[in-house]
Amino acid sequence: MHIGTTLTQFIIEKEHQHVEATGAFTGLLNEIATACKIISNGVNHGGLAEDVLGVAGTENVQGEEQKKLDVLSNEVMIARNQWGGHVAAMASEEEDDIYNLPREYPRGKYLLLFDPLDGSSNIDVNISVGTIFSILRCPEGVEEPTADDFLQPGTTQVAAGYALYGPSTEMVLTTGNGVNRFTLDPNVGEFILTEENVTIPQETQEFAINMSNQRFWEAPVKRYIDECLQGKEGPLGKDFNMRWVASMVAEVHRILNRGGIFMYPMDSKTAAKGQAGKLRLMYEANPMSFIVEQAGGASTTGRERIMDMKPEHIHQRVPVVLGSRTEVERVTAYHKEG
Ligand code: AFP
Repeated sequence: MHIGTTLTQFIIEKEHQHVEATGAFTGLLNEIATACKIISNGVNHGGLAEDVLGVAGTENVQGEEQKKLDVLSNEVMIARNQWGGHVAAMASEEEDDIYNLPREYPRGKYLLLFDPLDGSSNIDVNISVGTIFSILRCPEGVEEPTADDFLQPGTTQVAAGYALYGPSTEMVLTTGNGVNRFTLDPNVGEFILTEENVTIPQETQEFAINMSNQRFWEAPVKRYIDECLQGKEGPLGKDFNMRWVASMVAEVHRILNRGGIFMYPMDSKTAAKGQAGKLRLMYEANPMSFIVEQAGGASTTGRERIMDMKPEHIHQRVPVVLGSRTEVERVTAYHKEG
């Protein structure tokens, strides 16, 4: 019998190192973990569960079609996290406005932001999806937060993580002191620590980008991918491999495991829609940047560090270039060269 460290034990032991800790943070992470177990269960049942697959017939604030599991996962995240007195308010990719707690629940000191089911276009085809979350501190003295209270740069995140619903369910977490990885033991129903201090290899020969957008990219990205495709004979002097899952959680997880560069860059297709990129700053880019940087990688828009950006609105979109440090720095340098 293997007696591993559970996620709860891990967080409590870390919290003991801070004399001022009240246990609220442990309580919050416990509720997030419970929500992720419930979502994992729904995702795993797939077509066996009644009325779970397929489209909900609604669109989210981003104008994207919502899957039934998107809507259910959003409800689970809200239901699990609203009652415990740990959060003051929440923001979800699936909600138009921030979510203020019903009157009867006590207010806590954290703001919780999440993408309840990222990569949901993959659900019906049984490919990995995930839940991404970011935790901020609620500004001092604020009882009923407004959207403005959420507009803090990524550098102020207290914690960030994701649950990946793949062949196994994993939780990857950072509280600003490295990245740790937990695997759900389905027999016991607990996340068990399976890797401490995950680090991303600095060098890579693997890139992930939606190649169908090639004609819309800016010159620096065209140049970089062209150089990757030239392989050993080109200026990078090595052959590259390509992956594209269309599920950011799965791409970041692969990069944490074996390195790589992931890009959803600025392109003229999204610019024509008046957007600055495809991925969302607060629900995807900031939490993933925090994890990637804590694992020794880098994350930029191509022009600036993502976590330094001052958010303008909660549903803001940004270009994303993240992963193995050497390649991210190369792409960023190409943007700076113009
Ligand atoms: P969905 O959650 O709507 O499926 O979007 C997933 C995502 O935001 C991100 O996880 C992927 O990396 C990216 O979109 C996939 O984009 P393409 O559809 O252009 O491949």
